[in-house]
Amino acid sequence: MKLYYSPGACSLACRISLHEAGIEADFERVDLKTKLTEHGDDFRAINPKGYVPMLLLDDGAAINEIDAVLDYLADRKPNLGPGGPLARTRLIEMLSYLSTEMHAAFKPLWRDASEADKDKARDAVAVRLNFLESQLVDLYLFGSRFTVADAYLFVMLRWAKGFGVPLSPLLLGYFERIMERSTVRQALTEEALAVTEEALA
Ligand SMILES: N[C@@H](CCC(=O)N[C@@H](CS)C(=O)NCC(=O)O)C(=O)O
Repeated sequence: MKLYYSPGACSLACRISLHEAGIEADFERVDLKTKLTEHGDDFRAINPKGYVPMLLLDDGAAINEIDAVLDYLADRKPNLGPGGPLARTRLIEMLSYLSTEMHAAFKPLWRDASEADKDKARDAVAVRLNFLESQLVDLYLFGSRFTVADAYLFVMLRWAKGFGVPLSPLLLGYFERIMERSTVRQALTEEALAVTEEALA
């Protein structure tokens, strides 16, 4: 299995989840500007969508779209999903919120947008973080069990910190709790990212 990734990008959630699942994988870095892989291959020829993550299975099947990759990993290792009634549905519901609402809200912050549009994006991120905070009644999004959804939210909390979106004490505590996981520290180290609380995107 191989994960195509870019350091600190949403693909980091897949790397964390692979480690949590104890699944051996290779990792190939993609330069998102040039669309070249670290081996000099044209990434668009590998994934015509041109973005990460992409998980290449041993039989040659490719999975892209982060919700699908994370759902696949939770399917392989059910302890990485929420469990309980409507487990799969609840996971998809959360992953959809994280990708289509939360992740999408960041987009102007990466673009050559006006400062006004960037401020609006920060506000949109903050509104969505407020909602997610309301879900955090226990250690993680689905209670005491760390799931692939937490890996994804963790990555976006790094971005939020990097873009100057303030995190509430509760979200900061959640972020620090996840940062303490050995799988997360391993993933951050492998992507040459800071493993301290100040870690920025
Ligand atoms: N719809 C895709 C979006 C993934 C995405 O936005 N990936 C970013 C990194 S976090 C990327 O590769 N951006 C480069 C590009 O879009 O050219 C998904 O859900 O997986």
